[in-house]
Amino acid sequence: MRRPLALMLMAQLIYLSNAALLQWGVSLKLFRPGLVWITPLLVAGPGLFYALARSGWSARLKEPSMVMAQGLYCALLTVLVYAFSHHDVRGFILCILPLIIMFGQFTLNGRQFAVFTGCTMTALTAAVLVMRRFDEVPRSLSADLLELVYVALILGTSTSIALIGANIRQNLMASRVELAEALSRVHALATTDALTGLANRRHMQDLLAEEVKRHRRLGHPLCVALLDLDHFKRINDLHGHQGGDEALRHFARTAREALREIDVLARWGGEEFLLMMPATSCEQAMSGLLRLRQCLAAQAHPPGMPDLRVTFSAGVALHHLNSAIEHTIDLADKALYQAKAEGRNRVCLAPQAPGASAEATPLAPKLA
Ligand code: GH3
Ligand code: MG
Ligand code: MG
Repeated sequence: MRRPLALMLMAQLIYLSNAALLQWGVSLKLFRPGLVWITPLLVAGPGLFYALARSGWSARLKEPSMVMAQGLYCALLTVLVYAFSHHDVRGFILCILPLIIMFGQFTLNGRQFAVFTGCTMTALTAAVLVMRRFDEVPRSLSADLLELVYVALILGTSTSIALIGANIRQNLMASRVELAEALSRVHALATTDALTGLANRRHMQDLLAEEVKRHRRLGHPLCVALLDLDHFKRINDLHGHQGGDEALRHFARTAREALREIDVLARWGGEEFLLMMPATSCEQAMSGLLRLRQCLAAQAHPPGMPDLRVTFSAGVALHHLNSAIEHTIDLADKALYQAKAEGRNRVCLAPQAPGASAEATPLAPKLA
C-alpha cells in the first residue's frame, strides 16, 4: 500500500497545480466562468481518495488502491474542464489523459484500460457534441472529428505501451517468484534428509551451534540424545531394504508426532538419530524419550508389514556451559552404547557433572 499512497500524493500535487493554473486561466478569461465551480472538485476528490486509502477503509474493496475509480474521476474532470474552456486552450487540457494511463500502468489490466478509454472517449464525444450546441462560434466539424480521432489514437498508444511495461514487470515478478521457490527447494534439499524428511546431519550441526549460543546467553538447560534403532540389520533381512526404509520413515513419522515442537530430530546417519531438546532438563528429556518409546510400541504398523517391531536405544546427555557440543554428543554416544549393552530398547542418561563417574545411569526399564 505504500506505493499507491505515494502515487496518490503525487497525483494530489498534480491536481493542486492544475487547480492553480485553471484559476489563473479563469482570471485571463480563457475559460467560461462556470469553471470556478469545478476547481474545488480538483482538490476535494483526490483528498477523499487519499483519506479512504490512508484510513484503511479502501482495504475492503476489490481494488484497495482505487486506481480505476481515480482514473475515471480524473478523466471526467478533464472532460468537464475541456467543456468549460474556450477554443484556443482546449487542446492542452487533454494532455493530462495519457498521464492518467501512466498512473494506471502499475495496476490496471487490458480490460480495465479498455473500459477507461471507452468511458473517456464517450464522455469526450458527448462534451464535443454539447459544446457544438452551446458554443457561440462552433468549431468546424472536421476539427472536432480530427481531435477525437487524435485523442483516441494517443490513448490507444499510451495503453499499449503501458501494457507492454506491465507485461515486462509481470514477467520479472514471475521470475522472482520462481527464483525464490527454487531457492527454497535448494534450501530444503540442503537441510532435509530425503528418506525421512527430518533435518539432515549438516543442518542439525547448524541448529546445534545456534542453540548452544542461545544456551550460553539464556542459561536454560539443553539436552541432546542419540537414538539408534535396535537390530535394524534384522529388519532389513526380514523385510528387505525397502521394508527397512519404510521402517525408518515409520520411526520418523512417529517421532514427529510424539516429540514436542521445540525438539528437533535429525537423521544423524544410517539408523541413528540425534535429538536436540532445548530448554529441557534431564528428567524432561528422559520422559520425552519414554513417551516416544510408548508411542512407537502403540503405533499401527506400516501397511504390508504387520510383524514389524521398531524399538530404539538412546543415550541422553545434558550440555554444560563451557564444554563443546561435540563433547556432549560424545557423552550421549557413550550412554547409547550402555543402553545397547544392557539389552537395548531403553534410554540411558550420561553422567551429568563433568568429571563425575563415567558410568551412565539406566533410567527406563525395557518395555514388556
Ligand atoms: P544394533 O541394535 O546394535 O544397533 O544393531 P543394528 O543391526 O541396528 O546395527 P548395525 O549397525 O549392525 O546395522 C545397521 C544397519 O542399518 C546396517 C545398514 O545396512 C542399515 N541401514 C543403514 N542405513 C539404512 C537405510 O537408509 N535404509 C535401510 N534399509 N537400511 C539402512
Ligand atoms: Mg542399530
Ligand atoms: Mg547404528
